[in-house]
Amino acid sequence: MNSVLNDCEKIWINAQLATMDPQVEALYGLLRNHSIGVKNGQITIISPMQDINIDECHGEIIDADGSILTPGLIDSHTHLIYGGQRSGEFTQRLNGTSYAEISRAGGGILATVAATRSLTEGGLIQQARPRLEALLNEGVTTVEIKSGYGLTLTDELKMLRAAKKLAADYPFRLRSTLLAAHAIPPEFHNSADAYIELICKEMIPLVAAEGLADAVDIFCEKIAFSSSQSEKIFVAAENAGLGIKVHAEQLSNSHGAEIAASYSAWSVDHLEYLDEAGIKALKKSGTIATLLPGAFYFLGETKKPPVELLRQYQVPMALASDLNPGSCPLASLRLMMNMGCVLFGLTPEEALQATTRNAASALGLGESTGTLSVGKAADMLLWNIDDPAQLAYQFGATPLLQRIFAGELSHV
Ligand code: DI6
Ligand code: FE
Repeated sequence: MNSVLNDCEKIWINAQLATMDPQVEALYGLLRNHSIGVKNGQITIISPMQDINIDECHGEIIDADGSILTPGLIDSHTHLIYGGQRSGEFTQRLNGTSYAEISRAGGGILATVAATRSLTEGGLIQQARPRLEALLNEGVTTVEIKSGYGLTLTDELKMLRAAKKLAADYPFRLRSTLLAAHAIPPEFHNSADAYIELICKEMIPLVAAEGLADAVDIFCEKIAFSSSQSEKIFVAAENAGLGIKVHAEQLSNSHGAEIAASYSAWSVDHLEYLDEAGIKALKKSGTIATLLPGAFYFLGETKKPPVELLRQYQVPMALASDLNPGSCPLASLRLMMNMGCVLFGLTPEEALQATTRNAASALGLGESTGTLSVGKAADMLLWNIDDPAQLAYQFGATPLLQRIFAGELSHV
């Protein structure tokens, strides 16, 4: 008698498990002809079919009929709560004005800040719904959402509360991140240091005390904040017990990734201009290198992140949508998997690692989700595909048979 099997609430039988578990030595960590059982939202048993007697299971039995089961997809970098839209800038950029020029002229992020400030929490939630639903419908089960378009204590809190309220309506795991250091607010024009001090002394401690964010992020770039300002934010985040993330080396090399790594950041994101010293630092700290091919594509960039060198140093890579109104208004993680392969040269297996296991680590969730392993969350996707490579190969149709969140079938 197998008591774990006996105890399962549900068990999927005759499945091909693309576990993405590094301990399973096969492409995609694939286990053919297996069963996987769940209880209380967690995976409790993974077993070859021939080793179990299904009659011992008192729970619901679901026949996967040979289909492929993967971990739920994880979008570890989004700005999906914001007001308004910036198609006017899109047109400007197509006519030759650069993203940085628009930003310096007071457009860009600050345009969205004005639109976001003018909305209520409810208004923000309303506008964000279709974006979140698009991600969840294609199999995303964990989403990170950043603040960063409020830039006052009140408006940043409004964004983070909107994220929490929005999350309560849908079956997915939310991780939220305070990105108050996204741009210098108009009120602090020419006094960025004073704004950084406000973030460190007031915003970070308050957000941590109220449990409104899991991590802190900063845009470390010539058009935003310097590496020494970034370091102050990392110290404050560390003191508050929050995770550290950074937008770094997107448009130039400011060494933000290297500094973030020295504070054991969960992830460093963008990285087109990352150099070898930065990569060595990431390797040492175990920080995830998050690539955002949608922003690279949408801004028409040409400098690619150093994927081959990241591979050589075995730095784990994540892929995320960066969903935002300025540099990537594309609400699809599946598209990012395809772009990660086509634009940056990832393999389809790396693309799936980058949106499951490595994305979980980029959110400090490596122990609880991101692979099909006993003890992890039962966030799983059953696909009508022959090969896991199809998830990166194809885009536009979603061959999803079942979306399972915390052990429950969960259509959005
Ligand atoms: N880098 C980005 O790609 C987004 N934020 C950032 O720091 C862009 C945000 C925007 O343009 O609204
Ligand atoms: Fe971003």
